[in-house]
Amino acid sequence: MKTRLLSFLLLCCLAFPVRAQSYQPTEENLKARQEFRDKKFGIFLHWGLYAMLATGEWTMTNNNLNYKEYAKLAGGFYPSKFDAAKWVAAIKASGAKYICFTTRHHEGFSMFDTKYSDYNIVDATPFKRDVLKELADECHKQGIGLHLYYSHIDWYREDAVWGRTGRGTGRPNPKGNWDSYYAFMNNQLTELLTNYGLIGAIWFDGVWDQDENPDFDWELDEQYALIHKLQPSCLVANNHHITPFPGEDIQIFERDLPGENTAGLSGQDVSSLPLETCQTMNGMWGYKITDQNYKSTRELIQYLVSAAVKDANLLMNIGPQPDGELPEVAVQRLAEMGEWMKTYGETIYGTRGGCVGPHPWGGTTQKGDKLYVHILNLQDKALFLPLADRKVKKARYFVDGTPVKFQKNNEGYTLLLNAVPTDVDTVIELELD
Ligand code: H79
Repeated sequence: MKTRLLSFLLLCCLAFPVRAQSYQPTEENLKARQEFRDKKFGIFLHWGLYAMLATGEWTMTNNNLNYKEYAKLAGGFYPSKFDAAKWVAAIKASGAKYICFTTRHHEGFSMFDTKYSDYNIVDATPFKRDVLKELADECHKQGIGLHLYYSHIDWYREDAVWGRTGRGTGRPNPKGNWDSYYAFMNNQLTELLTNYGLIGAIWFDGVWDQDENPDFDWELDEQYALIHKLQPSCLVANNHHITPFPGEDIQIFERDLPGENTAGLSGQDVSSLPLETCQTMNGMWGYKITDQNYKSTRELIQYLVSAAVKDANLLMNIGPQPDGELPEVAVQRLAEMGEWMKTYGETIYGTRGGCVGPHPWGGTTQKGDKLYVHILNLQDKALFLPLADRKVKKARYFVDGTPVKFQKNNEGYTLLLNAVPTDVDTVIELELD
């Protein structure tokens, strides 16, 4: 018995390195997690040199573009219409509470002023402006959170170790130089967390690039510790498509709501961390000139509601144009979502996934004794809610307070609606005991 216990303990030590297990989020960090959950809606911005090629952010590797040729794009990057105040205002109007900006995507170009590489928007372009600084100042001024996307992979740098992607960009050394690349990333992260005010989250992407090399050590513990040391409230997020690692503060899902896996990137279990789903507004993250296939405002609102019902935030993406403007259709969608949020925001912000889970008709969000029933898709006037162990005191249409009749039986309550719901989201507010 004793030996079995000993070998079990030994196994635990081997399986879980001490440092990884020792992550204890600080009070500030725990508070930031709750505030993050309250925000519910953010806008992702994918912007880099790839905007100029207008075929999405993976063009460099998809077309095996030579890294030295690709870098020449920088000499022509002059987004003359870039206006951070205009971006932030358009995004704020949607009701989004934070922006996540790509500081450096897989192409390797830094969209901020960095001492650690000249391949950045200030030193390598005629534009010479630190767009991140302008954006950060404007976010802080207009009172909206700022999160920073940071790629773990780099298809340009010679010291970046090759993974599954970026092999055809002409870099000479597949082995790279990990120590040099790791120091570079940490130096840049230090700049990002020092020069741009309060940062809500660092949003990593690219760990999946070494999926054929599972022993690859990204040295994340130390990197995460650096982030938490520089800004204790900064949330660490990593879009690695697997179960969260110690040191991470939120769990991300790409192109799917938690627990769903239509895109094939989200087979992982849903953890107890705050959740975020990122999704594209058309079909691509970076600007793609031929992709006008934007989701309708109805679809976008319903996706946001479906995320909230699943207790997740929605991070909805826009790919700004090479001229520095947000695509017109995207701005229009933002405005229309904002109109809806003006009325219904109360049933989204600050809520948690409600006690009646997701159903094909929709689901619920909850705040205190209020349960908001979000009906997205129902061809019926009656709606059964499995609320056997709760007492419903009142039910009313959220939009105008019209009372809703209901019946109780042993399994729960049935709402008796005035008509078959046709709105984007028919919200019934229940007062629970
Ligand atoms: O920044 C956006 C994208 O550029 C990046 N993440 C979002 C937020 C991204 N693009 N595609 N992916 C992530 C999906 C990666 C898919 C993978 Fe694979 C499947 C990685 C490993 C298996 C296919 C094969 C792509 C790389 C190797």
